[in-house]
Formats: sequence, C-alpha cells, structure tokens
Amino acid sequence: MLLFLSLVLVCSTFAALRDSIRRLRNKLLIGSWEIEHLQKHRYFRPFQSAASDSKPAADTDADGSQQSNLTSDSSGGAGTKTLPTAGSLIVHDRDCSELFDRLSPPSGFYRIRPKHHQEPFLVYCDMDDGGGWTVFQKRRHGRVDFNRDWVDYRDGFGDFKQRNDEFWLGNEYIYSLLSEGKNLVKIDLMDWEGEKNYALYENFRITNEADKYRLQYKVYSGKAGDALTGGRGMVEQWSTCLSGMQFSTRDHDNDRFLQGSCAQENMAGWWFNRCHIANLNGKFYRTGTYKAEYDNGVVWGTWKGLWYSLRHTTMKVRPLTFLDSVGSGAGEI
Ligand SMILES: [Ca+2]
Repeated sequence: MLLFLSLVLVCSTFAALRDSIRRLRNKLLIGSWEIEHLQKHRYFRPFQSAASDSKPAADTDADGSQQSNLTSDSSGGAGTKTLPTAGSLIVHDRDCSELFDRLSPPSGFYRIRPKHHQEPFLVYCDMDDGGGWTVFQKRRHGRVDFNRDWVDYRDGFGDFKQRNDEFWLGNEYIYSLLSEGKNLVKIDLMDWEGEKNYALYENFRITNEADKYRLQYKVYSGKAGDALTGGRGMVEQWSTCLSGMQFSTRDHDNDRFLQGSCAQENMAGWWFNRCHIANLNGKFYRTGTYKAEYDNGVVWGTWKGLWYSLRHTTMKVRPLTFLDSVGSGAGEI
C-alpha cells in the first residue's frame, strides 16, 4: 500500500514537472516570436557605400518623373550609430510596415526593397486602417484594363501616382513581398451602395514564375466569406478553390478547366481552377449587378454572388507580427 502511494506521488510530481516544462517552452516560443517582431520592425537597413556621390537611379521613374521618396532623418535611426554622408540619405524599407514603424508617414506611394539584391520599386502604402499595409492590387473606377497578357501581370501595370489609381503591382514584385510567408493579406471590398466588407488570409504567398506564381494561403477570417477557397460546399470547392492554383492570363492557360481558358472567359489574369467564385481582376461593370455570358465581373462570390461586380477592391499585405494600434476591420479603402 505504501509502495502504491509512493508511486502515485512520484507520478503526480512528474506530471507537474511536465506541465511546468510545457509552460516554460511556451514562454520561450512567445519570447522568440517577440524578438522576431522587434528585429523585423526596428531593423534599420545599412546605408550604401559612402563613396556614392550620385543620386540613386531608382529615385526617378522610367518616364523620368520624380517620386516622393522619404529621406531618413537623424532621429529615425533606432540603434544606429553611423549617420549617412550626403548622397546616400535614401533609405529603402523592406515594406510599408517598416516605413510605418520608422517614420509613420501618411498613405501614399513610396519606394521599398523587400530583398537586398533587388532594385527598389514603387508601391502604394496604406498607412490608415492600422497602418503599414503594402498594397498590391487596387480597383476604383475601371479606367485601367485588367485583361492583359502574362508579361504585364508579371511586371505590373496601372497608374502609380494618385490615391485612387488602379494597378496590379506585378507578380514578380508580389512574389518578393510575400516570399517570407509570415504575413497577413487583407482584401478590402466595397459595393456600389458604399457598403464595405473584408477578408483576411494568413501566410498568403505565391511561388515563383517557374511554378507560375501558384497561390498558397492558410487561415481565413473576416466577414466577406472565404471566396478564395470557394465557399463552404465541398462540391463548389472542388471546382473553385484557388489554393494551390497557378496564375493564368489570356495568353497563358494554367487552370484546371480542360475545355477552355478561364482567363479568357473572365477577361482577367488571376488564379483559376474551373474557374472561380472570387476574381478581383475581372471586368469592371459600373452597375453592380450585371448580365453576361460568363461570370466575369469583379467578383467576391461569398459576399455578393457571381453576378455582382464590385466597385472598390484592395489587396494589401503586412507582416503577421505587426502590432496594430487600432485594430483593422472594415476601415477606409
Ligand atoms: Ca484551361
């Protein structure tokens, strides 16, 4: 009996020990997660060689127009000792969240550089809605044609000057922005009555061009419904789930619809299955509800159905670890 009691005592001690080890491990995980966040957001990119005495070529657009690039100020460099010399004052953040953490500028177009080896490129930073969002798709008024070839979708198209300009950032840029995978993509939607809605996807990413920019994402949340996955029904998901689908354009058919081309039918470059219930690059109808041979509007099927074309859409990304001071929801889009 005494032996039995001792055994019970030993077992319960072991169980308590195991629990404390588990708790400690969790604390450790949370700690390293916080360190990762700090490293990411307080990171200050090393300056270019002080020998550089010319203005970086990236400050000028292909058409020669000057862009509103931010220069670093002497107070912004958290933890940096060496101040740049003249001619190397331009700091390119990895994305809009880094820029937001560093300078909290207003929403607008800024140059970023997600990878060190990349040339900086221009993006729209949404510094409202909690701030720090790098925008990679925008529909507003239908003046930009989204029915384009592979090369246009790869390199990007549209206008990058005014707040309401429409664009597709370009799959190659989107790939470099999303390649880390630990991010949150927010999809903002607005109908023709001004009602807003949104969908969030964790760890949204695309593969490289060799794999045709295949779409991958994890957890969905939000109020507009998980249209990328094809809604809730298994049958619908079989033909419309876009997770794992390659990107298609009118001249590159990579969909699973054997009898035709989803991109041609839907007049858009997008990830298609057979074909979709979500296509934010579709034809822009100014009427909301539309009639056509194919459901080719700007569609988020789980919110408005396939035969309603949305008025505003925005696709934007920031790190999953970004600490949002106000909380993002159906904010300004
Ligand atoms: Ca096909």
